[in-house]
Amino acid sequence: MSDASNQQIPGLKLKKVFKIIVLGDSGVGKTCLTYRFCEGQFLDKSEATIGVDFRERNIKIGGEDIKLQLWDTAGQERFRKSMVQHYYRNVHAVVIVYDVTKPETFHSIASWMQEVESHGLMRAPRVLVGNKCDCGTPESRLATTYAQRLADKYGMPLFETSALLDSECDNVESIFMTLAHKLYSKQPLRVVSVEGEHGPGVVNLQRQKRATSSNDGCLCS
Ligand SMILES: Nc1nc2c(ncn2[C@@H]2O[C@H](COP(=O)(O)OP(=O)(O)OP(=O)(O)O)[C@@H](O)[C@H]2O)c(=O)[nH]1
Ligand SMILES: [Mg+2]
Repeated sequence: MSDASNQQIPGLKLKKVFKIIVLGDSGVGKTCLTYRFCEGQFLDKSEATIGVDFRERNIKIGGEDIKLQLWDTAGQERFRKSMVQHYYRNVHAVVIVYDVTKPETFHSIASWMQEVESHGLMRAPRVLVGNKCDCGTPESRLATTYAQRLADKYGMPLFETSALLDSECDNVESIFMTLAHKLYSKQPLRVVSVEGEHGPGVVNLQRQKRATSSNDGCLCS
């Protein structure tokens, strides 16, 4: 099999695509965080996600165009149902979100990690995100040191953010850019978007030769 990233097809441009799945309890702010990253503003009227919402943003790393696909999943069990298997197909990286003002959403992280593990993604780049830092008082918010301990246990970086505050948008940016850089440094990549003269079109997901887990598109081998 030849390396897709080296293929030259006249009139077509190959672009790397990274698929990032966003998980966490309902109401923690997954939709607002992904919207902030992709649209550059706070989503005023966010409603509970049903199934999955799909957002994307083009970025550049090392002068190369990369497409980040964010899969914003429903936190409510009744809106996830049997579709979960489908969301995890070809996922490259994982974001787990909790609400710093709701300890119960932090305590759910263990079960989100179990789900991640059951889909063979424990070696994929993952980050933990404590959202809604603008809410409550420092005393009422979950302590950073406490969250950091859990993040260390799972071997993932911790980000504390607010999707609401414009002044915090750099932190939101850092979540996804950190993952993008980690994925970019993992070569070779065979996941490409083909963009021709008629604009963005086919997303061609090619199986990786070196994939070792049950997850077809995992780049963590
Ligand atoms: N104050 C504050 N509110 C936020 C923030 N992020 C989200 N919210 C609010 O929290 C509520 C839930 O946000 P969503 O982004 O819809 O939550 P979600 O995790 O996508 O929820 P599901 O789709 O049900 O899983 C909404 O009322 C948002 O306006 C934040 O950073 N600060
Ligand atoms: Mg949502």
